[in-house]
Amino acid sequence: MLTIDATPYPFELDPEHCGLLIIDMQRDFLEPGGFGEMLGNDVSQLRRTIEPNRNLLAAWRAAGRLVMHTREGHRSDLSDLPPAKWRRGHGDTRIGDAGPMGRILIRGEAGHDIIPELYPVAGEPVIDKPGKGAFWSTDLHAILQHRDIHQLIVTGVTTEVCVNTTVREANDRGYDCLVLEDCVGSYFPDFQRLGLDMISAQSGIFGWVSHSQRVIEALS
Ligand code: C5J
Repeated sequence: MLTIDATPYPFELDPEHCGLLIIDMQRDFLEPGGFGEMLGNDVSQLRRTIEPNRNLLAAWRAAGRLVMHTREGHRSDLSDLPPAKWRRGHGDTRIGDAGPMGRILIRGEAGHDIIPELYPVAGEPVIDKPGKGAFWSTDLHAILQHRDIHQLIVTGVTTEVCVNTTVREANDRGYDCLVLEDCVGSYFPDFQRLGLDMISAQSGIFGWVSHSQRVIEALS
């Protein structure tokens, strides 16, 4: 057991039973010229998470521990896209339309793929999820159960949407979640802060918040 200094209190990390879950580090959300930037978002707010994630990923892989990646997206025929999700928003461009890096949030398109800096290697499960949470309509829970995983280190984007939704889903299923503040990002600085506060509030209502350096140091 490795003790990680965290908010609201230290997290007892059990690497053998812990998976690193990297949420939606996809080109369309992070890259200049992608869909996120096309909507007017400042992608630098997300891009600052790339280097810390890269270092953490290298350390976690070197320790021989489980790494999983998620991607938000849909089938090309949109058959798994709830009409309500398709309708939402007032922009001209919707899920499935042509975007700057292929059809928006469609599996197999360039923009849907994971950024090269954090690209999965053979043996690392990639969870394709149609929703914000990584558990809904996916086999993530089964994968974790089969591997006897009951803790998650959660990183990725965006803090207040897919990271928060996933942590809440995980919490309800009995997983302990450690969220690393430098490895999660939001386009909106206020949401970044509040998204992290909501996780650790009330004595850790959904989990713990810490920094990647603390995990890397504990592993070394
Ligand atoms: C994610 C989103 N990944 N904000 N998606 O957070 O729509």
